Amino acid sequence: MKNKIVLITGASSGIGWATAEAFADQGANLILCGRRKERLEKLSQKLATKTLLLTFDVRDRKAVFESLGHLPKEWKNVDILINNAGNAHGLDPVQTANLDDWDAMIDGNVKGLMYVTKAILPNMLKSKKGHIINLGSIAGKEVYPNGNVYCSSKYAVDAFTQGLRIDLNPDGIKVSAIHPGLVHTEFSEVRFKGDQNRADKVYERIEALKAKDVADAILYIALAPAKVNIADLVLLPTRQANAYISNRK
Ligand code: 8X3
Repeated sequence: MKNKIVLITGASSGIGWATAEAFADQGANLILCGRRKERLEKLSQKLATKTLLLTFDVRDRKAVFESLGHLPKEWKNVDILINNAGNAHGLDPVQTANLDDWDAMIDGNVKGLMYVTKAILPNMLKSKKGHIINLGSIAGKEVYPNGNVYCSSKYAVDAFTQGLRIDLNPDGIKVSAIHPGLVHTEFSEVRFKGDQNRADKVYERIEALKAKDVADAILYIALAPAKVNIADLVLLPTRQANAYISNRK
C-alpha cells in the first residue's frame, strides 16, 4: 500500500474519514474528496501522509469532471478508487416522500458514483491496473419498509458494480463492492434531517458497526493479492441478521 494513490469520496465524515485514516496508516497517498473543505483540512492535518484535497459535490457532473479530469501529474495514476460518498434522505412511504430527497439520493448515490468512476477510468485503462471499491449497503441486497428509493439507489450501486466488473474484465482492473449493515455514523442524523433522538434510536440496544470496522474491511479488500478479487462483501454487526432482524437487548 506504501505510496499507492488512493482516492476516497465522501472523506469528510464517517466511513470515508475512517477509511482515509486506515489507508494513511498503511502509507498510501490520499486524494480526499468531499463537500466540506474545513473538514478535509482537519482530516489531512491528522494524517502522516501526502494528501490532495478536492472540494466538490459528486452530484455536480461538471465539477466532478473538472476536478478529476485535471489531476496534477503526480496524482494522476489513481491505484484505488473508493466510491464512498452517499447518503440517505428521509425514510418515508412513496406516497408521502419528498421528491428533493429522491433526487439527492439518486443523484449522489447513483449518478455521482458513476460520474466519479467514469472520470477516473481513463488513466486506469492506460496503465491496465487499478481497483475500484464501491460502497453499497445491506439496503442494496434487501428492500425494507420505507427504504424504497434509498434501497433503489443501493441496488443500482450493486448492479453498476457487477456491470463494471464485466466491462473491465479484459483490462485487469479489479471491481469490488462492500455492503455494510448498521454502522453508527452521522448516517441516521442526515436521514432524519438532524432529528438526533430519532437517529439515536436506530443504534439503541445493539452494538452497531463503527466506521473503523468498515474501513478495516475496505483495507482488507484492497490488500488481497493481485490474483484475488473480493468481489462482494456484506458486513453486518454480529447482532444483526439482515435488514429486518436485529437482536436488541
Ligand atoms: C445503511 C444501512 O440498513 O441502515 O446503508 O439502511 S441501513
